[in-house]
Amino acid sequence: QPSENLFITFVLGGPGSGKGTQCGKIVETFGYSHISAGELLRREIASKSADGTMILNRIKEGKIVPSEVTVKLILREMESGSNSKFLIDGFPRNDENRRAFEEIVGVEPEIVLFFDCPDEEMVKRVLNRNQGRVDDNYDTVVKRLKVFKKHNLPVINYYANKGKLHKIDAVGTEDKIFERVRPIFASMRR
Ligand code: UP5
Ligand code: MG
Repeated sequence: QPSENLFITFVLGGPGSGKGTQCGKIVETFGYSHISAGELLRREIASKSADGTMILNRIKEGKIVPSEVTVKLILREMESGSNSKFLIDGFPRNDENRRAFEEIVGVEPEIVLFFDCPDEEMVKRVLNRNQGRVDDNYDTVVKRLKVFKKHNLPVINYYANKGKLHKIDAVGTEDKIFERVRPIFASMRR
């Protein structure tokens, strides 16, 4: 599988910033495959795999799961279909994640999206979601925000310095936000 043919977008932003919601719209309009790292990890917990308990304990605390686990799941998902255009949602969360992906998958992203949203808005959205996620409670969302600032913002800065970052104001209606996202992909000839 020639890695030169891959076209990768990383979708980053704090908890509840709207990554998953906007990925759905990008998929509908531009034919990407959506891979949510968090969703893959939650599926591992549900399937009672060997790593499930460790993953659950990390997620409950808002902590980052070790790269080897997450990258393996992402790679397996990428290889399961024939699409070469991927939106990777909620990953990489730290520098170790980023390096592991580059090393194992052998490519860098073409595009990095950053959904920029105020803390109060993110907390409100997460607490209103009501889909039974073990990490959607006040104490855990505060931890997720701290981890995001300490570990994920440096990755976002790394891509800003590489000229790959597209920072999007994530406040407004879902459709309004997609109007900010659309031109980024519309101008790509892939
Ligand atoms: N909503 C969406 N857009 C809105 C808008 N414009 N206005 C008002 N409401 C809006 O949206 C969140 C909620 O807000 C929804 O109810 C939505 O309807 C509404 P969503 O699109 O789900 O936001 P998203 O950014 O995807 O929020 P999510 O909670 O999924 O983000 P996290 O980054 O916290 O969660 P993720 O699933 O990526 O990770 C969970 C945990 O897994 C991490 O904390 C970590 O412990 C672990 N993890 C790793 O260890 N490694 C990884 O690589 C990935 C995850
Ligand atoms: Mg999500």
